[in-house]
Amino acid sequence: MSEKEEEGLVSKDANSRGNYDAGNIQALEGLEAVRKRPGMYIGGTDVRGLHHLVYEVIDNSIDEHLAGHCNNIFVTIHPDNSVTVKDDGRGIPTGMHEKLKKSALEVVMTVLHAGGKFDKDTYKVSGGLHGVGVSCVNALSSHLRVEVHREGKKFEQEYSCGKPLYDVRVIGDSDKRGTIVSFKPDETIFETLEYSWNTLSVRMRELAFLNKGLNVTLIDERDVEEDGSFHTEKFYSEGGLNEYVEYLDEARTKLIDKPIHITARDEETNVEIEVAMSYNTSYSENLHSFVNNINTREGGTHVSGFRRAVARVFKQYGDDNNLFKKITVSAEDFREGLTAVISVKVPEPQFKGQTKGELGNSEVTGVVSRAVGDVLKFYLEENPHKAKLIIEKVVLAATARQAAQKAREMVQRKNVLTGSGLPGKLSDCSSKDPAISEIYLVEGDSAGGTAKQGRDRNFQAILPLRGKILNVEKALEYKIYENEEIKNMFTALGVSIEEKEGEKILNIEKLRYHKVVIMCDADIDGSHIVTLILTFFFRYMKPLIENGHVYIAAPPLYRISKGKQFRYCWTEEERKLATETYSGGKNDDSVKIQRYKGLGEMNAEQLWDTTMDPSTRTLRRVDIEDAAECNRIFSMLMGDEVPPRRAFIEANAKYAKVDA
Ligand code: 0RA
Repeated sequence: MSEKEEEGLVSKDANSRGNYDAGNIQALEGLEAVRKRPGMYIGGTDVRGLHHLVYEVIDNSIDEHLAGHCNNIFVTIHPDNSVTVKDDGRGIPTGMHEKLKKSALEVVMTVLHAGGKFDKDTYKVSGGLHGVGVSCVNALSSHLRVEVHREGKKFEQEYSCGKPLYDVRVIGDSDKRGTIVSFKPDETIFETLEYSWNTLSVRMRELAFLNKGLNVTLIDERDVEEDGSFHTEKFYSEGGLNEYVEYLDEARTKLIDKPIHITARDEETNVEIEVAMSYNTSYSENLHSFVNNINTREGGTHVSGFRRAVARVFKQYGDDNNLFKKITVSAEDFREGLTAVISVKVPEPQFKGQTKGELGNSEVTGVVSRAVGDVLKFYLEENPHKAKLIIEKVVLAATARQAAQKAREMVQRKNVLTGSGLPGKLSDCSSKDPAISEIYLVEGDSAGGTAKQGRDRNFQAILPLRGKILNVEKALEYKIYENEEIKNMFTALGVSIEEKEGEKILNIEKLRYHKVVIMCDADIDGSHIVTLILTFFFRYMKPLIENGHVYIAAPPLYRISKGKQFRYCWTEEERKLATETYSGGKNDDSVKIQRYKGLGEMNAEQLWDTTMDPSTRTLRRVDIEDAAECNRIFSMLMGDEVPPRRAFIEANAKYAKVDA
């Protein structure tokens, strides 16, 4: 017996017309298992797991879209952090389940793996985090209500922790079709219940691009606009992946006018491939990959296949047309300035890696490599002018890479030669234990001086950075290593870039501080500098962010005082409250409001009390929740194209997306 049959995943009695009815849905396993070991089903009970509940319900709606039956999905976050997903698909079947003698709707909602859709035309996801079925969401919700519009009627059922509160009942007539699922995640299971607008909107946007023609609306009832309406965003893409690439490259200068679009289907493996790719004048690669609509952040065999094809076809073309002359190009040179979205549909995907974000199916590499290679070869032959532009860029990349390698070796060799090699501007801490040591990267020499006086020198080091950090999005890599501030950061932190098999990796084994804290003024200029420093970390020291070593300090905005009493405030609300408390609601001249425009206005003691003392300070940990959005914002703020940048800054006056 195959593993799948054992689990009962194969529906043997799916009828030949491809219709589903109550009989097709098999009963399998109780939901108690899900509540006992939620991690097995949704990856964990942290904030990611919480969001997976929403994705799980939406996956079913997307399946309806893929089957040609659903055009609209509405996702609403309610004030109590419960969520409603509404679609206009066929509606979950409500007829009697022959064997179980209950409504199919109840079976779908209460029996594990009873999605009822295990035919070969839909892509089910095994081993991944989605595709576990809406019954898992039910099991992990303290309350869930489902409403189905189907066959002229409106049905409903409610559950508590997955257990029905009553039989499926008809509550009226309906001339519509669709499913509405509202659920409240169980607070005894999840570590946090707070949904993130940003996380959900990034995913909804992704889904709209991946499923062209689908309308996705996200509504946040926790966020009421001035006119009384709820904060809402609509996502829709007519052009699909091509539009996705254009969106990602909005702020960059294009090398070719339209993305290259590739679609293919492999008969043997039933793998479907869709790729859109383009080149721009920047120096970074921007690649997003999906398997069955799931973001594979760690790449995998589909990404390897794609890269292999790109390097092979361009190399061959360049060689054949004598475009490389004397320069030796390597695979990574073809990746500079490349933006691509790779979406594959794989019948039985195997996901690997820590977060199950990497595709493991080995057969996919060759399939993708062949399909992409064929189309790309044809494209280059048909478009020699564009081919030349891209190859010229590749040659530049190869030249710059060789220069960067020399520059990097110089910097790193010098560190070794000068003994300790620590920068003169660093005020180091006494501790040599990285686990308890912190380094504050402080904007400006004067604030650096204050921080040096205020710190606890046992474990806190200070590195002042001069106002303008190099704009790394625009700079060539070798320039990075000529920049004083950047060299200082490398040497102070004790990290170095090494090359292994043509891949650059950051060695953080000798990281000297496990907390790297960026401390800037609490104003627009300060937040711009935070963005600059984070851009640099994002591009060149990503593992520091990924391993949770990077933090942003939060200096206060106000000091409210009356006589000897005082209070620091970080928000407008706190300021209002403090002012009211001290003045007793009356006009009181002795209440002083000091607005801190910069770190420089605080003395050493104040800086320690508010921003550096571990027992009272607030540090925001920088977390690349979504590298895509992060990357886009960085390039938007830093890139060449001015209009989108201006629009972005106007729309997001506050620095928001890289959050703790
Ligand atoms: C089982 C079978 C069919 C649809 C669904 C489940 C379904 C589930 C969800 C969950 C959220 N929205 C949904 N929409 C549909 C096929 C129905 C048919 O053949 O008519």
